[in-house]
Amino acid sequence: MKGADLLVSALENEGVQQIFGVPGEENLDVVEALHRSTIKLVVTRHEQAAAFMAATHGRLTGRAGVCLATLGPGALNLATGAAHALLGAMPMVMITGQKGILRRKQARFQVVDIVATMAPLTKLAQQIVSPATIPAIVRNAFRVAQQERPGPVHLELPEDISAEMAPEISPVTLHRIDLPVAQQAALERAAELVLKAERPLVMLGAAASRPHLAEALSDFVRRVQIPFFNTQMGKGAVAGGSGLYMGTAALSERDHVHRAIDRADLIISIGHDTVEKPPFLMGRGGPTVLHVGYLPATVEEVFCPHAELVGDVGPSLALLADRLEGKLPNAGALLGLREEILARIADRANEDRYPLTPQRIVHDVRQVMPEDGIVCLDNGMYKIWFARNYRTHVANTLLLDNALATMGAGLPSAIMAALLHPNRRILAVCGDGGLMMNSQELETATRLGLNLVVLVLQDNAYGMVRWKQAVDGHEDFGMTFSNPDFVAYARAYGARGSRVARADGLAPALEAAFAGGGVQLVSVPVDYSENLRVLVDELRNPN
Ligand SMILES: Cc1ncc(C[n+]2csc(CCOP(=O)(O)OP(=O)(O)O)c2C)c(N)n1
Ligand SMILES: [Mg+2]
Repeated sequence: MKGADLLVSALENEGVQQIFGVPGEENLDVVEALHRSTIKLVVTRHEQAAAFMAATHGRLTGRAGVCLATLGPGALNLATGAAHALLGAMPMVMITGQKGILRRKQARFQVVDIVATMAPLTKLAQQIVSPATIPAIVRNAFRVAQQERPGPVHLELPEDISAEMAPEISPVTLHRIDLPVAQQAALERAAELVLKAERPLVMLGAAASRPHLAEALSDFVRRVQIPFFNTQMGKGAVAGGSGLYMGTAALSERDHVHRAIDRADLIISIGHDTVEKPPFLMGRGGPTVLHVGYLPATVEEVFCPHAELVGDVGPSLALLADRLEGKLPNAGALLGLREEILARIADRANEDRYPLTPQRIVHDVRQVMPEDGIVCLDNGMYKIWFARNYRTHVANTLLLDNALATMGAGLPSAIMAALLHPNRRILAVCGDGGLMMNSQELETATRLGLNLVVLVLQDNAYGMVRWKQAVDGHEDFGMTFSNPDFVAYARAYGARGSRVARADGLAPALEAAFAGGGVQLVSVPVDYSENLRVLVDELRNPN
């Protein structure tokens, strides 16, 4: 068997079901081995999109998604996806080709040092130099990608190693790994802090959204009855309906939720990852912060916890709750602020203005999405609105990137979500800037026969940068553009398209798109004057 066959059987051993990418001639032995395997090769129209899809697979399942690219230009196109997975802690394995390493018949044609390029963008980047090492290298790659803190791994398989004949070697067997739970002394210290707190709050950060953690988190919150807020990437980690949700910290300060944060004397920060834009700023005189995480905290200028509970988060929290349940008379001290915070956030959600306000868009999207529907955001101004205003009830039902915060990931991540969950409603929400960074994947979506709706918010501008320009007192300059006719554009891909022409037209358009099935694009004009009115003026001058 060839090196490529060993690679593919090692991938099958990992349970890989599909590989996303754009192969080149250096990958052809791998493609041939895939052809004979149980793994589906899903070609994309750009490698960046393949990496976003693989990363989203990792994010939603905890098992590394896999993408494939050729050497040089193809591999370089994976770089943004690698950074997205690294900052977002999403397990992913990237496989790229390379010219032969034993002989160089084409000299340095297309040769770039991809392993060196990937080193700072991955947890591990490695060239494979002999077929015999492939089973162990692949097993190790998946372990490294999937273990805490998860992230991307890069393997380079040169074409001569890929083609080299080797004896059949069995893949390395997998086994379950149970992580250590927090030590007793740490649990006692943590419990003491919570027991003496007068105004405690729980914060759920990015790592709280790891697959399969939702139940343990919901149990913890239910048992201790301390109100909670979340970071953008911690959204949805606790099942809804608890009555303890205080809001999402989409801004770093002065948002309505900060009324509670600023009054808290203890924040139990579960799974906060400082790759996120800070949910609040730690400084002198602020609350005591207890970090609960799989790994010790990362200390930053704006985040330096006073105590830590390190270990497998679910079981460690259960042990902490054993020490707290029924003993916290102050648990609900900040709960009185909840109603007003949520009411202010919901302000103007039904406004009849056309073009639509962001609040109305979020509200109408929530109406047509069932609890388990998944909204995948690209990056733009609307991300802040969705983070603040969109209420989630199920873990990982609002996928956004508050880490690399790259444009272009919305549609590819929705494609992955639709592949994994064909029976749930999947909606990509993109700006007119971000959609056009990977809109070619509309073809991938239609080719795969997915049910998927893409909502494009049209302001004919890089709205978020335009907003920052205004906030910083610069003149409105240079951020506008014109767009294709999005409805015609969708049709050109074999998708269906519609345009929202009145304020109350969005919810019915989305409903019709989901009911119609297939790939559907809905274009809606957005009125971003609310960005300044709410996110600057109202929050600066609260009444
Ligand atoms: C790949 C990439 N390029 C640039 C940026 C900087 N950036 C952040 S938001 C934004 C504008 C997004 O425009 P659009 O997608 O139209 O969304 P809008 O803010 O207009 O709703 C830009 C350029 C980025 N985050 N990612
Ligand atoms: Mg825009």
